[in-house]
Amino acid sequence: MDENKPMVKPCPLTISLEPENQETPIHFVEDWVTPEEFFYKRNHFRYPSASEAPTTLQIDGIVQRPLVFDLEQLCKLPSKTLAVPLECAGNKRTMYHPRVYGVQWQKGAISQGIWKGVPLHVLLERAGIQSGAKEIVFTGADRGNHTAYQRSLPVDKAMHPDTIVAYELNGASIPLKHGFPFRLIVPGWYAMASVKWLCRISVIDQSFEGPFQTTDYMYYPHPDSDDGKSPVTTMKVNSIIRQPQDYDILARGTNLIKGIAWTGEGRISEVEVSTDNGVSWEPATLLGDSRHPYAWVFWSYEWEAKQKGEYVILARARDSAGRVQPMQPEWNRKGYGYNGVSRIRVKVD
Ligand SMILES: Nc1nc2c(c(=O)[nH]1)N[C@H]1C(S)=C(S)[C@@H](COP(=O)(O)O)O[C@H]1N2
Ligand SMILES: [Mo]
Repeated sequence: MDENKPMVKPCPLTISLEPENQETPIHFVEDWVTPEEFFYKRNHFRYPSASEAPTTLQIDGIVQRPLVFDLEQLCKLPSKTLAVPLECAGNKRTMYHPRVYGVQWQKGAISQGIWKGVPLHVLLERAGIQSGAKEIVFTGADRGNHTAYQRSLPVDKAMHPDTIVAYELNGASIPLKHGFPFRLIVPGWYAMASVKWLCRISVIDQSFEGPFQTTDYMYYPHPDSDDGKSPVTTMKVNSIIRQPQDYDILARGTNLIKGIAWTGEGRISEVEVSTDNGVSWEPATLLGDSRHPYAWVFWSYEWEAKQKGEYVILARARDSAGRVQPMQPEWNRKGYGYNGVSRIRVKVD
């Protein structure tokens, strides 16, 4: 037996099989870049087969020059490489009270990758957006229930220098399950915006009204009316306690509390930990990398657990946009954007 090969490793968590929805075993995958085998998967339809994956990317709508690119042509254009966490808007949905319907994600609908691609504005400038353009619609090649997966972005977010049409993940072609050969990557937004198997980009002069834009991925604050609805866009400031885990039994003495924190606006500026259910808070040590503004940061806190007993441990992240994880997250009917203060209970024996 190869002595260098680890004997044990985590495995992804299946949430549904058809379509395939799978969590990253987030408590055990400690890598800064999530290995492909552990990258979470979120699909609305069955996967396109290898022969159904797009071979070209079309740009049309109200543009001066409709264009078509293949992979070789895209690879020759200016590129950008970005470390970006993708988080499903439904991540942590199971933590809402009252419970809500939908894919029952725990804490692992988040993964991080290094995405390389062409800034979308480069493509749109070549096509020449015409005046009156309001939104850009992105179409994926997967289909079901007679619809494709389509999402739109407002023009300013589409033109942001870090919004890219990616063709590489972690230095290799994008895996088929994650959008081969082209995928939109929208840093800072929940991952429903990052359309996989991208085959068409259309410039339109109206608001896009597709089901994944106006029915799903909307916050509905009320249980039985649509009053006050608003679109799901940027990721909220958020964190996970990776270790210890909920209901662990710990030994007295020094225990390391650690996790990750991320945000869709600005950067993580602070993570605080409470070991007394929020009575007092201490700053955690942050380990980030200033070259990667979107990436998650690791945080840790050394806890001297002196006395036997039960403890509620909290962690709350703050970002440079002045946002902080709330004690009470904003409940919404479809269960998006859960970012309540991270909380576990442990027993010290
Ligand atoms: N074409 C297409 N793109 C898509 C989706 C999809 O079902 N089809 N799901 C979206 C959602 S809701 C999420 S959370 C991410 C999941 O990306 P992953 O499976 O690579 O983790 O892709 C987004 N892009
Ligand atoms: Mo998602």
